[in-house]
Amino acid sequence: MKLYLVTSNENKLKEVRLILPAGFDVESVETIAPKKDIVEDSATFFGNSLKKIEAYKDLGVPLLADDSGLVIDSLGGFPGVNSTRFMENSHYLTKMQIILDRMVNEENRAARFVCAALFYDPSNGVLVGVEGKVDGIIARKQSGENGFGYDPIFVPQGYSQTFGVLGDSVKMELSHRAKAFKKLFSLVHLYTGKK
Ligand code: ITT
Repeated sequence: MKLYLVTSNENKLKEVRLILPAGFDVESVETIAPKKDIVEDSATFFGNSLKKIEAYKDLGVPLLADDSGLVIDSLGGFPGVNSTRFMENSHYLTKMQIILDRMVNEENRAARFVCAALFYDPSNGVLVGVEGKVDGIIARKQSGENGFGYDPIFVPQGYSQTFGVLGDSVKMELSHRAKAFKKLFSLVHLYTGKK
């Protein structure tokens, strides 16, 4: 089954492909339609994920969407749904440094990555949604060059290094995206088998 992920983020596409079960194939929706400027101004990850689906549902192809972000407890959930838009034109090295500076005297380092993933079936309008989370802490400094976004400052629970150091194999075991899409693909599998 061919699915189209509504994303401009190559790293997300790569991560989703790494956990793709047999029988599924995923491409970016931008391989069959022009990129759209989606205003991701919802207060929730699911709200923004739904905006991504709505932007392309007229194409009449099965769609996937992922809205995700880093939620830091001591910063009141920041950057959260604004993970991309926070200092949008700055490099992630700068964005991460600003977060580390804001937390320099903060003992509570608790944080989590959250991913709201959706599947949309154009034949009947069915929408399936799941959320994946990974708890962890914000490191004291940036480290590692694997992954993308805020990976160099996030240390998942049970580890002492960041996703930036740990790389894809660990991320594919326990990341917010891996958990969400594993769940989503198993539901889509069940659903398409019963259609
Ligand atoms: P699309 O909307 O085109 O899918 P995007 O990167 O803008 O791409 P989001 O709107 O979902 O995606 O914002 C997610 C942001 O949250 C992302 O750009 C990173 O800053 C951060 N983020 C999400 N998942 C992450 C991960 O696995 N590792 C590091 N940072 C992540």
